[in-house]
Amino acid sequence: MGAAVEDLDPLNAPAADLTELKQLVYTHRIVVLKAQHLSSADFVEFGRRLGEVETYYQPMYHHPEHKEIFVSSNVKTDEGQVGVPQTGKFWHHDYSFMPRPFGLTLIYPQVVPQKNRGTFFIDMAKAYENLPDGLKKEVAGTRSLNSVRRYFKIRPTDVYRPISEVMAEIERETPAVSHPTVFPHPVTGETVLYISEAVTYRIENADGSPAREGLLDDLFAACGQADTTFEHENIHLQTFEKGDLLIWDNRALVHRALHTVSYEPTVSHRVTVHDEHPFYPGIGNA
Ligand code: 7UC
Ligand code: FE
Repeated sequence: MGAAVEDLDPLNAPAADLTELKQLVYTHRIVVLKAQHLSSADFVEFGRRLGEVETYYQPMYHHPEHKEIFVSSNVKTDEGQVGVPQTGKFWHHDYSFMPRPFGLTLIYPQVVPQKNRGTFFIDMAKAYENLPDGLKKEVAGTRSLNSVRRYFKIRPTDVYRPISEVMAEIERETPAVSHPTVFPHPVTGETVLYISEAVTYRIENADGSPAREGLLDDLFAACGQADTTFEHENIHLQTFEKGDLLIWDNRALVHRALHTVSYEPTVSHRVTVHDEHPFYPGIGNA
């Protein structure tokens, strides 16, 4: 998993190079563009060159000047907290709790900690391939229900609100969505197992009846998402250094942030992009 690209000029590279770059992302899952020094405006512009940029639905995460940038930061500035600390510390795909997830995630670390840097990844196409035949048969044709409710971050404006009111708002604004449990990757054709420990809470048969109790847990155990030691052979730790710009395949990969335990300043900028392919065949037609 993973490829490094040494000399790409994101804003001036010909369109054909960007097509090739995306192809590299789909086949290697993660591409690291080395030695980048883009302004925030240029980072957004690069995202636009790759497809339709998605702005995160909650303003609390927005970069003050560029709402298209999602800021993960534990640094307090004179203006107060910018972005949100400790994001994504659980196995997830970005936006799998939304009706139309995006294919590409771009991460551009701004302040890189010395210790505990990196992000864990699991290739869920590989994980599907290695499932026992019994589980492959069981998931065929099923759908999964996904919700952000367990990892929705309490906002500063939620202080003193009754938790029931906040929970009702989450269900109203981001109702659970159903996605196929497995789907063909639109570019590589591989079967992707599209479940995550943080977001997926139920599997249903095609007729809406509940799938076998324990199926979801069996799948999490088999693919590595239940391994709290992070020693499962499917788990890959991707590290990065200042100047790296990571692009990953948000269909095939689940990821989990590794955050510093002791306090160290960490800031990361994210841009997310719908590529030219439907996220999975038939999405939105239901
Ligand atoms: O604060 C977070 O960890 C954000 C998470 C719930 N969602 C990121 C995403 O794009 O799905
Ligand atoms: Fe994430």
